[in-house]
Amino acid sequence: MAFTYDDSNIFARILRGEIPCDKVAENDHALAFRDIAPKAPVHVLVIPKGKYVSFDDFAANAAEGEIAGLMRLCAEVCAAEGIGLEEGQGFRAISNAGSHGVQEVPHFHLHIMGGAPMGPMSG
Ligand code: DGP
Repeated sequence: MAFTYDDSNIFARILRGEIPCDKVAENDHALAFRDIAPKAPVHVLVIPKGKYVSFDDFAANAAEGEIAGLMRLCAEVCAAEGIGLEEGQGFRAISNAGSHGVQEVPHFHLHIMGGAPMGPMSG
């Protein structure tokens, strides 16, 4: 499947340092920063440094090191923010993909949300 990446998207601009972000953590493969419009007391976006449009693009095409790097950064964020199961009461990890998923920014990202009960997924 062909995925077409748009270099002008807002997260690409954050990665290039063209616009600022409230950075939480970083490693060789991924960057974590606070969502500009938080939907929970903790709302962090974790994005790969590589150019992937969506969850399915990343899952299909990223190198194993990139996938591991992003997932490990998620764990680091959960621990640092006190929402992981070893430190806190849990969190929600979501990726919106495409129009049905209501994805606004076409650079793959995981929303890590916690700090309060998230409520049911339905509704
Ligand atoms: P979505 O693509 O629908 O999964 O959501 C994109 C999220 O990105 C949304 O929660 C708001 C956030 N966002 C959009 N623009 C910026 C920005 O310039 N900076 C930050 N930190 N977050 C942004």
